[in-house]
Amino acid sequence: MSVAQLHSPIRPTWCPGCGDYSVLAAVQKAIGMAGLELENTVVVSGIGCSGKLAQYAGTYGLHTLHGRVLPAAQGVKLANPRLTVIAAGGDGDGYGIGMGHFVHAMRRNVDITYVVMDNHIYGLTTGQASPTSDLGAKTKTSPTGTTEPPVVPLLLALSMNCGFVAQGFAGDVRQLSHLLVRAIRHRGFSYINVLSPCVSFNPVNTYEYYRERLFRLEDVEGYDAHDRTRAFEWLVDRGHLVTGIIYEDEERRAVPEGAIVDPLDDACLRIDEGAMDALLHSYR
Ligand SMILES: Cc1ncc(C[n+]2csc(CCOP(=O)(O)OP(=O)(O)O)c2C)c(N)n1
Ligand code: SF4
Repeated sequence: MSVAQLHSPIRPTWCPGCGDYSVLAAVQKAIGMAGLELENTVVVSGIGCSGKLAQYAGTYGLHTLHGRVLPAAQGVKLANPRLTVIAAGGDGDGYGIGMGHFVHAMRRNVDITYVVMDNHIYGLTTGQASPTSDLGAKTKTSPTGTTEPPVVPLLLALSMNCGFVAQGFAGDVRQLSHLLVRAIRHRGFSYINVLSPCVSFNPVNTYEYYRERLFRLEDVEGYDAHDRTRAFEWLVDRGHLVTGIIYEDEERRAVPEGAIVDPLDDACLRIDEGAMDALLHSYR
């Protein structure tokens, strides 16, 4: 499938310059590069500016509740393992209200890709502090600066032994689309945190801010993404301001893979209309 085939009739309402445009472009590019079939590709998203991605991607999609993107996305995959499932949401969605699901999704290792558009702020609700807001960030809910240190989701993911951990930047669509292809191909739960500037409500973590600080792990000679201890060290040393594949463990056993019987095998897909009518009638 090519990017040109991915067309949504819904036009994005994101602010001009929002990093989420680049994430959308990278997701669509990656779907084409990975050779996915339109009928087998689903984007599931949470609530937030980022949560609108499912509407704009031009694939099949599901726009879920705030913080509930991962249970819904895992459910889609388990119901029909033939689908490629990409889950997307914001830092508030995934690391605040949805944090419990994030942790358990990494344990469970269902074969989906999770993309977090991390702008360190609640964008849709116009500028409250989020779990990744920098310490001291001045926001609508912290006019004199936040007092809690931010969660560091990449370190959390490493500590959960997540099988694929990466970070991208909305200012580098090319790198991000390649990371997404690798994540999609990874068998198991793959996770990419994308630094995606909110140009309306976060005046600090801008494109320039990241361009001055980020460095690419691809450029580090000898960086071994299979060495989890070194990955921890790199992240801590560099204040988490790295992009690229931070860690990958191809050996972790993905779900579903043999142990789970395909619940929607072809026989099951044939719905008994009589039984369905009776079931619906019972709810009246
Ligand atoms: C259960 C519930 N609580 C709160 C909200 C209000 N709400 C909508 S989006 C959002 C946070 C958005 O921030 P983030 O997830 O970081 O996404 P962004 O808009 O920045 O992309 C909140 C608190 C909601 N829709 N549902
Ligand atoms: S408010 Fe921020 S996150 Fe939302 S669309 Fe505008 S720039 Fe993007």
